[in-house]
Amino acid sequence: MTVRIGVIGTGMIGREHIRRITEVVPDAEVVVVSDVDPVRAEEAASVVGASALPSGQDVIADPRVDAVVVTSWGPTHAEYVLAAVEAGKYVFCEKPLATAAEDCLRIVQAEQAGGRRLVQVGFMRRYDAGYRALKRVLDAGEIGAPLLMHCAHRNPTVPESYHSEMATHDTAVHEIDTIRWLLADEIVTVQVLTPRSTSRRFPHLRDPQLMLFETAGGVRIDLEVFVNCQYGYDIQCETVGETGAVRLPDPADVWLRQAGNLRTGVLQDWQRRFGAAFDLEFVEWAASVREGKPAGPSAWDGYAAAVICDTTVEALHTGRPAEVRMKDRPTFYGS
Ligand code: NAD
Ligand code: ISE
Repeated sequence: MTVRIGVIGTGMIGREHIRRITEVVPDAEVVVVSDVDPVRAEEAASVVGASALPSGQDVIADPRVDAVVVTSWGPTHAEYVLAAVEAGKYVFCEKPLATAAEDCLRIVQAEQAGGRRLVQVGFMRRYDAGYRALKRVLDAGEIGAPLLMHCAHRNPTVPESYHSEMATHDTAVHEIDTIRWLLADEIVTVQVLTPRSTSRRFPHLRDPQLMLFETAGGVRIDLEVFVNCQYGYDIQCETVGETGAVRLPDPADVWLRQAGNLRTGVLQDWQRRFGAAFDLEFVEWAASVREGKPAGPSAWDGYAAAVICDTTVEALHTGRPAEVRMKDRPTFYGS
């Protein structure tokens, strides 16, 4: 069976996912799209022979649509995800699930009321080969009980619209999800330290930021978010356990020996760093829709990430450790 998909939001990542679904994902096709900018929607639709509809709600209601992809601006996600859940349709939502934790909770409650999982959140790092290899080592107990984790998330530059809170909501949110997933543990406290800011940033941005997390199981994590590091897009993650340490591999590239130098490249953007992960994310999501068993990052993961992000922003503003206060995890979402 071919999964027929409707896409809401045909901006940068929406168009990229439309291409991905069309070229990479077996037995899936984009049948309708929508955007508040109708010209943009028409352009995106014409590339793949889909129809452009006037609104996102039309996409959700369209009887040709088996599953919805939400790639509009973050503040619009909650409305569309809720409508898709209420219509009983599978929905893949790019991060964030919603910009307010209460809205994430409404989605969680609506999904539970419907009695089956419909929502997947776009935390694509769970599909990266390196992160998956790292998780296999942790799950197999090869380094014993994890004690510490050191992470870095560096972007070469960011636009002027990027401000201090986005270091959490837009950027660290990826590590917040991967930490929870890798350790199968919950983050319970957060502190944010702000070293001297780089001169190569706009004045309204604290950059870098050092985020310190602690899990319920007592693991301590440090995460450096540095979004104007200039030299490239660089993602680091090392976990130290009782009997060993395991580190995320760098993306493969040649080592060039020449003129007295030994050098290799650093990727410049997240699109190339996680391109294969995005592909696999959509291949697995479409397969799970076909089987009626969504298994990727859930609405609960979207809610948990939103609460931890809010706590991190609170900690940034106070400079003090802050306690994460989230609801108890419903059994509906597993242990
Ligand atoms: P974008 O601005 O390029 O595109 C967003 C599109 O949504 C625009 O075309 C805009 O016109 C449209 N839009 C806005 N409001 C709408 C509405 N109410 N209904 C329909 N369409 C609407 O942004 P983007 O970079 O493509 O980001 C989109 C989403 O993807 C964001 O939530 C962002 O956080 C997420 N994202 C995720 C990753 C990742 O690594 N997983 C990377 C980049 C962006
Ligand atoms: C962007 O929105 C992303 O999601 C990227 O993965 C991240 O690296 C970047 O910092 C964000 O701005």
